[in-house]
Amino acid sequence: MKLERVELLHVALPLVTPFRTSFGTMTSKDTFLLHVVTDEAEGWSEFAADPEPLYCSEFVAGAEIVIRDFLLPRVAALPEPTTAAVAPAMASVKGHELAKAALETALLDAELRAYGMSLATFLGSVHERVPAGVSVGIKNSVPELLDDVERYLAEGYIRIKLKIEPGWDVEPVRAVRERFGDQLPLQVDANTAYTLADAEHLRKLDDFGLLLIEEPLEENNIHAHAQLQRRLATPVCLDESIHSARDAASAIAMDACRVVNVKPARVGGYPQARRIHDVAAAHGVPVWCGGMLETGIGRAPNLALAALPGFTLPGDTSASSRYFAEDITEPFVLQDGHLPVPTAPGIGIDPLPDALARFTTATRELYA
Ligand code: OSB
Ligand code: MG
Repeated sequence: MKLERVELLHVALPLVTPFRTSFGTMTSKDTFLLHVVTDEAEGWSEFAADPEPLYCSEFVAGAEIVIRDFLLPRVAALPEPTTAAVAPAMASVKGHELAKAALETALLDAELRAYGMSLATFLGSVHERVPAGVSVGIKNSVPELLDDVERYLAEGYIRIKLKIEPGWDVEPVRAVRERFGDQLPLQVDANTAYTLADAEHLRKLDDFGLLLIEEPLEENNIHAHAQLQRRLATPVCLDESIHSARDAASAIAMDACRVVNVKPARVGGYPQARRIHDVAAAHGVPVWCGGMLETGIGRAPNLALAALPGFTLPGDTSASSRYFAEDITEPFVLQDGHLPVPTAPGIGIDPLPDALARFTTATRELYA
């Protein structure tokens, strides 16, 4: 497989409703797609982070430079940019897992298309469809939140995740439990908004039978999460703090988390995400597939990952309509609370030329 061209397309898609978390409010998905052309096949990927480094340290403009100036030259120097060779070639560049994942995934897509193999088959996925949860942002009032949750449940979502922050935690959780009952699979995500000094307050959440509390404390502070887990009955789940299978192994060994949110981009790509799945499965720790409000280009490969056997909890892999009035690909549609796992070669989906043209705000030739 010879690399012939790499193109970066900035895209902007309006969200159907603003998404508020403890770190900020998003009203559109602004990111870039990578399009690689080889002598055998083409590949696509989506950069998962945002224009501002609020969820993680990486951001759109920075990732473009990292890919253009540091990652792509190393990959282009390889005799063949195969998936097995690409990650080692990029390893000397420190960090930047999301940028690395974008480049690796586009090349993996091209390689799998050349073989005629789906990503799901490559990863070892075992399900044809995966259960869909939905991540519900912070609202201005509890009645507004209850309306949103009611609508998502009516659409068929089988698990609800509430974004929380200090001042928006026990009250909304109690209201959702009272309204929708104890059987509703319910979890919360704080996106690092608390400190250990809040442990007694967070313990109040133990009354509500939550599946998990996601990333309550500061990013990368695995020790503090272990101290918190000792004081909580609710399982701690790590998101921001896990960047690799090694991190997952450390966190599990320290009992800093009893569940792991696997976002392939956050850990440098699909092969590394598979390793986290394997490490967690070996310890009996359930994992689930997180999301970053992806377009169809990022959602398709996440669905393949979510179909691995250790993904025993519903993911944040919601239908396209939860995010966008119009997606850049054919939309993923909820059926019976599930989304289909793509079966076509590679990530199994392509941008629709017309939608791509309308959502693209700038195009850069990175390699030719
Ligand atoms: O912390 O899981 C998160 C969205 C953007 C950035 C971080 C997170 C999220 C979500 C939504 O919770 C997940 C999704 O629906 O894609
Ligand atoms: Mg999270």
